[in-house]
Amino acid sequence: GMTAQFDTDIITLPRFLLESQRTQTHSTGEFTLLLNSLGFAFKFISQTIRKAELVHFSGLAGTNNTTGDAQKKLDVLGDEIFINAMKSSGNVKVLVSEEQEDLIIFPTSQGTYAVCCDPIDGSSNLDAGVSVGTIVSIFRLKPGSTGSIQDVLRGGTEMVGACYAMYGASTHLLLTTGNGVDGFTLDNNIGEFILVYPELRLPPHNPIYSINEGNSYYWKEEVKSFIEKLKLPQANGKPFSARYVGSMVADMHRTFMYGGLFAYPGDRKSSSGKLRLLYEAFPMSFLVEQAGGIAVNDRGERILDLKPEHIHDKSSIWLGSKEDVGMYLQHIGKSLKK
Ligand code: P6P
Repeated sequence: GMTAQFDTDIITLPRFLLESQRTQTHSTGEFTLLLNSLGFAFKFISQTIRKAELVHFSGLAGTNNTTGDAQKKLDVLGDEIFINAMKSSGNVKVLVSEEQEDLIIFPTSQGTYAVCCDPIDGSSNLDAGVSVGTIVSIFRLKPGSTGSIQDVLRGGTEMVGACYAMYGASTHLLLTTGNGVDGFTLDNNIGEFILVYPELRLPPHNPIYSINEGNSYYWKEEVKSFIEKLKLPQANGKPFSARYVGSMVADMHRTFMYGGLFAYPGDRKSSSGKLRLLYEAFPMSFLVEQAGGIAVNDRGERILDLKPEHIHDKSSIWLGSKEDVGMYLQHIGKSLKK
C-alpha cells in the first residue's frame, strides 16, 4: 500500500487563493485579500480559545448579547478579534455579527464586500471543551452602494462566498466561492491552513440524523413522524444512528465528513426554529449545496432562495446528504425544485 509520504509541495490557503484568483480573468485581488484576512481571524480566534482556559477566560462575561444569550468572555473576545480583522482588511464595508444588535459600517473603508458572521458559534459548549466554530457568509456590495443594510438583506443565491472554521482537536476550515468546497487543516507549527480535502463532496447517504430530541414535545406532527420513521429498521435492516453535539459547526463538520442529515426545525415555541439565516443557515447551506447536498426549511423551500427581512432573522433548516434530506422532502410530499 501507499507508504506515508512526506509532502514537500503543500498547498497553503494563500497559495490556494492565489492559484484560484489566477483562474478569474477580471479579478482585482480584493476577494483574495478578504479571504486571507478571514484565515488570519480564524487562526487568531483558534489560538485565543486554546489559551483561554489557561488565562481564566472561560466562563461568563456577565453581559448578554442582543438576543439575550448570556455572553461568554470568549464570545466578546472572538467578536472583537473578528471585527478588527475585517476592519483592518480594508476590503469589508459592511459587517453583521451575531454579537452586534446593529449592522456595522466601516466609515473610512473603501471595501466592496459585506460579511455576516457568528464569531463563536456553539459557545455555550465552550466550558465543556466541545468543538465550537466561526461561520461566515460573504456578499459583494450592491452596484453603486456605499454600504447599507440593503447590502445584507439579500437572497441566499447572492452570496459570493461562505466558510466555517471549526476549533476542534485540529482547526479545520471549509470554504466555497461557488466552485465546489475545499477543506483545510491548520498546521500550528507553520501557522498556515493546509489543503487536505480538495473538491470535498458530501456522501449521498449515511444513516445518521442530528437533531435535538429534547424539543420533540413541541415539534409539528410531520417532524415527529419523520424522526420516528428514521428509528425503524431501514432497507438495510438497521435504524438511523443519532448524533447531536449541540454546536452547529461540530454537527455540520461531521455531516461533511460522514454524511447524514442535520435539522433544527421550527416548533410551537419558535416557528422559525433557532438558527439564524444570514450567518448560520445561509453559509452552511451554500457549502452543503456546493458539496452536492440539499438545504431546505420545514416547508421544503430551498434555504438559498429565502431572503431575510431583518439581519438576525431565523429559519428552520434541514440540510445534509441528498438522499437523507430527500427522505424528509418525500415525507412532507415535496420534491426539491432546483
Ligand atoms: P440547542 C449553539 O448555541 C447553536 O446556536 C448552534 O451552534 C447549535 O446547533 C444550536 O444552537 C443548538 O441549540 O437548542 O439544541 O441547544
